[in-house]
Amino acid sequence: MRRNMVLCGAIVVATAALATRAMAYEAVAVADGGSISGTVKYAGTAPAPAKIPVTKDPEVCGKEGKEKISPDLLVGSDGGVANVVVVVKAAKGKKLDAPAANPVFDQKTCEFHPHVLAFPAGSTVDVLNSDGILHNIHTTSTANPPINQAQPKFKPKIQIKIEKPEWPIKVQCDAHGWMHAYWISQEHPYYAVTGADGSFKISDLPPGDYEVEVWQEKLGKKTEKVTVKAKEDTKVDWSVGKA
Ligand SMILES: [Cu+2]
Repeated sequence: MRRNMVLCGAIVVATAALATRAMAYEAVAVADGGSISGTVKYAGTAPAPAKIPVTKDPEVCGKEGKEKISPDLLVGSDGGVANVVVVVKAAKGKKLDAPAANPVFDQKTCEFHPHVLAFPAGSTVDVLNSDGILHNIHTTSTANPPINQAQPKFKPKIQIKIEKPEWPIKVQCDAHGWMHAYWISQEHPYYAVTGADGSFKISDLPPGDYEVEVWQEKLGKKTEKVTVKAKEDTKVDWSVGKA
């Protein structure tokens, strides 16, 4: 009986390992890649941006009682939504290269910049403290070890390595309750974060049919479908929100 249980356990572990391997991204040469480009817009009339009252460290964060604009939903004048994460569910394609320079994540006027930071898994994030006051980096990651690291004023830079793909990883500062941001750690190069006008582009995809995940922190995640043709750009016009 005991032997059977051990054997059973071994089979479960072996099956899980096999499943993980089957899902792993495969790097191949892409000679005739196509691209996806377009805009993510807000469906319907965008709400006015939320405001955050400054309640601490006014000499750095902004005058006491003065409000900051919340970064959790930023819609441009033509409806484009900023900081939307777009990830192609690609099983194979270009090799994931390490970034030429470490991704930079700054704390400035008690805000995280950028609000959404995407990078290849295995990157080391340079976390800066331009404010010269106490902040801290507190993540609730699950695939990677959670981080809770104070960054006092005498530490202008700390480095945090994110080994595994995981997204979104929420980052908060416990010293300033309104400070939050997201890190997006990816296993392949086919991802983007929309700019202030909601635009994005993802290049060098092997031709084929894809599902694409589109995520906005307040509006949630949805899946779009797209066909990529060899050496062509597929234009898309996606929306997030009510519709
Ligand atoms: Cu802070």
